[in-house]
Amino acid sequence: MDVLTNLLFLFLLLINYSLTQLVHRKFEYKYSFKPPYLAQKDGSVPFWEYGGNAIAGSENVRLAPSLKSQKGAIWTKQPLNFDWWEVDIAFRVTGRGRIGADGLAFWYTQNKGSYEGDVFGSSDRWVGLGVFFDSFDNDNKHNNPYVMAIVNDGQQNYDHQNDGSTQQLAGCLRDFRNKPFPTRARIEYYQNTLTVLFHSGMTNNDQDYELCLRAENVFLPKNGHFGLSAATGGLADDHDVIHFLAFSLQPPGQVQPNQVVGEEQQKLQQEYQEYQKKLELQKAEYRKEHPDEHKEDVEDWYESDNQRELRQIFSGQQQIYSLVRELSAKLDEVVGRQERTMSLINQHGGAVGKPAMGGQPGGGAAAPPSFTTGDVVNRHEIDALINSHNQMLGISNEIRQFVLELKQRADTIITNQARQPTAQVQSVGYDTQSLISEMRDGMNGVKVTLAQMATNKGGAGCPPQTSCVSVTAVLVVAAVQLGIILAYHIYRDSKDSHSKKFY
Ligand SMILES: [Ca+2]
Ligand SMILES: [Ca+2]
Repeated sequence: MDVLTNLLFLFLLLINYSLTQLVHRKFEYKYSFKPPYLAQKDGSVPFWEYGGNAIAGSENVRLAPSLKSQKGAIWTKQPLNFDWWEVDIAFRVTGRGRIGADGLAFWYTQNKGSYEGDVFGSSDRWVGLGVFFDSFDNDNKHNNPYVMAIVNDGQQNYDHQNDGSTQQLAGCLRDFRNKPFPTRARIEYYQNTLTVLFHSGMTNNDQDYELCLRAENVFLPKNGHFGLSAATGGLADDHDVIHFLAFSLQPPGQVQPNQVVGEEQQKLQQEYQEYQKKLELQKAEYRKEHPDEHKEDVEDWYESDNQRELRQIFSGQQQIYSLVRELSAKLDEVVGRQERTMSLINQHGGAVGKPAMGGQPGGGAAAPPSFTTGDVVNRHEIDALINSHNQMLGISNEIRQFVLELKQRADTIITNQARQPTAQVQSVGYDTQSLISEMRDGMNGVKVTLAQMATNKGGAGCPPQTSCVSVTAVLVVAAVQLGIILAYHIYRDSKDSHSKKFY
């Protein structure tokens, strides 16, 4: 009987575990947008409404362009029909300024907000959640760009003076401007816990999300609207949202029965097919209107030397990044080992100390039995430590070599780029000029010698043994020499330019 009850208990535990683990996650296309064909031909985004200075294209939604004092927002048409959710936002905040303004906001609020409001382009005194990506440091505490969440009950005005720091639920300091890949935020609201994960945009790896904030006991209104907004001020960035993907989260056991799912699936499939037809029609129309477009596509297959080298540098940097990550993991391991060794040494010291003082080893000495011959074990541990240190040194040397190589390559690219537009023309011009001045000098030299010879001739005349060369002969020889030099230079230049062409 005991065995049976144990088994039953285990079974119940397993069921309980699986129930707490399996959250039903479903993509909600009516609350999402993504490229390609993000906006339709008439500029509308299906299931969404946008306004203010926002513009929707086929690849992204530009909430606010990089012009002064712009505001724009996009909101879902329908209120949500699920309680718990997760959204993934890919966005780019780019600008030529060292600092930018003002930032971008994600909203989940009871009602749709304004399209030209005072808080990052949307309404103040909102009811619900705002997650802000604040580029501009209004309170001058050098703590921007900053990501933060604020829950408002509709009674508070956003604290612009302090960058909302007095009202925030939680936040994190993260730079999201001018990144090589789109920056991303994953915001989850599940069973009154709000979690914001952030992806720095330094890689395009889907696994590189980091925790920005987590808050429990967050109560948001039901059936609210999703929204995104952005604003610029005196300084201006482009604020582009590339995709907004929404998922509903349902606790296990609350998933609708299969029949309903089947009906819904059929309906969705029908809708999908209709969309597909519409899309094909639009594509065909587009091809008819733009027959030349295809040629440009072919051009996209090629890349210039500089593009290729930049790409290589970038992949090199990614390698460095992963190496550094590996290194830091190894370092952690080493630190852990060191701490363990230290504690072992301490333990052993205590264990050795006690018998020496008291003469009685028994009692409650905590040292493990295998470490009673402490010296050997300690040395072994220290050897391991030294080995891993050496390994680490090796790896860091490798990285250093790699970085140096990379730097050299980057330098060559920069010098190449600096010279490229005018280099060839200039070098030829310079050579010819120097050649001409060389020739002029040579001619002057010849003239001076001739003059000297003439004066000498008047006085002493030619020595009897040596046959004197006539002036014309000297000139002819000099001209032939110059001709050969000139021909050689022209030949060399043409060879150079040929080799440059094939480089
Ligand atoms: Ca601010
Ligand atoms: Ca600030």
